Amino acid sequence: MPKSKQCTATSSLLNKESSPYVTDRHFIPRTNIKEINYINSNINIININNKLHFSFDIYTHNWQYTASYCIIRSQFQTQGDQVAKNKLIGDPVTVSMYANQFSFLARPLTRELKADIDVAIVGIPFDLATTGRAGTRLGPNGIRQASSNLGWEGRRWPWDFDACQHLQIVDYGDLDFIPGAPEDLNNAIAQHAKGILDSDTCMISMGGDHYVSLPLIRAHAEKHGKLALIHFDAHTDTYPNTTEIDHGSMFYHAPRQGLIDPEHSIQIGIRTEYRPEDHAYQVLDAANANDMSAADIVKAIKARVGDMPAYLTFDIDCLDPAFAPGTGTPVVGGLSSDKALKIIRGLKDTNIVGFDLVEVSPAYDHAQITALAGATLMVEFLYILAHQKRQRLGMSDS
Ligand SMILES: [Mn+2]
Repeated sequence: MPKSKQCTATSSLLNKESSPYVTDRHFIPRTNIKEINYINSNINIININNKLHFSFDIYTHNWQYTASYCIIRSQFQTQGDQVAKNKLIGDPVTVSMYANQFSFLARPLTRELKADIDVAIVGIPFDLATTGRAGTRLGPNGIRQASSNLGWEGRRWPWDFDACQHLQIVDYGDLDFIPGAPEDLNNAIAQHAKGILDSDTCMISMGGDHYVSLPLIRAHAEKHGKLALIHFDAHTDTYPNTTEIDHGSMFYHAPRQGLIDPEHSIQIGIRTEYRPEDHAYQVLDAANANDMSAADIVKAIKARVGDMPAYLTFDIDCLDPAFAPGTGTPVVGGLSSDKALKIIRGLKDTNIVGFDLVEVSPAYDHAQITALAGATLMVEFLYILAHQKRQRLGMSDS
């Protein structure tokens, strides 16, 4: 391939389906750098034990591959300090497991949705629809903080690729709205979600109490049509309460508003009472789900959802309080985080068009147990999207 063609190649190697692509990382001696014609601008840098590890796509005269390069931080100090100074927030070069943790997985904190952005992480710090203990307005920040424990891994175990190398992810920050006017949340979500989804960016939203899912589902249904719902929760949230803005009523209203098809929807982990007459969803209650294997649960979900575009909502109280104590309305007898993660991974080929993770309440959390569970589940959502993008590009998991 002539050099000029290499240099005009698309900025992401992954967009070039025909490119020879080597997933192994190669150590490139410093002396060989002069042989490199072009380095992709998408450089991932992490700091492990004071060594900076670089991973980038390299184009030479007749070869392209992904390389990683590692030098002692002091050798890179001048340039590294300059980058850190210019991009304090959300630049992987500054990734520490504790310093400057302002965004999810240290992704760029921005609302500029350029064409190549695949995923926007959106915080919705709303807890005015809570019936029990309030506090989920601090959920997004709690999850961001906990995600600092997850950012150092290149490939999230047990996946065999690094989602951040395949997806352009931004942290969109938190939506804001008038604190004393809960209906203003609907406006904020409608406005921002439309902008994000219209730019073909997938939303992974973090609550906030579970009410936020109703306007989110409305926005997703506007784009994708009627949705199947995959709902993890201790509660069905199908209570016909007096106001729509109630974190126990979203899935009473959603089918009545034509947003979801309960005949293709399923609830997993339920262990509180509900009125079957208000309810047409399939329920895998917590007792059954705890007796079933994760693989059998995945089978049941897939059979119910079929090929419909699906929205996945995960109320952290689906997990047992042993795994997620920091939530407003905990119920014992729930799923383990291990089982939930296995189920989510099992859905990697399901057509999920939107995700949310809700009800993390840091004031009731201990040692970030709940926030870490929430952040980890969200990372699995990212891996589903990365896996699907790789499939579209003809790359397979090994
Ligand atoms: Mn719940």
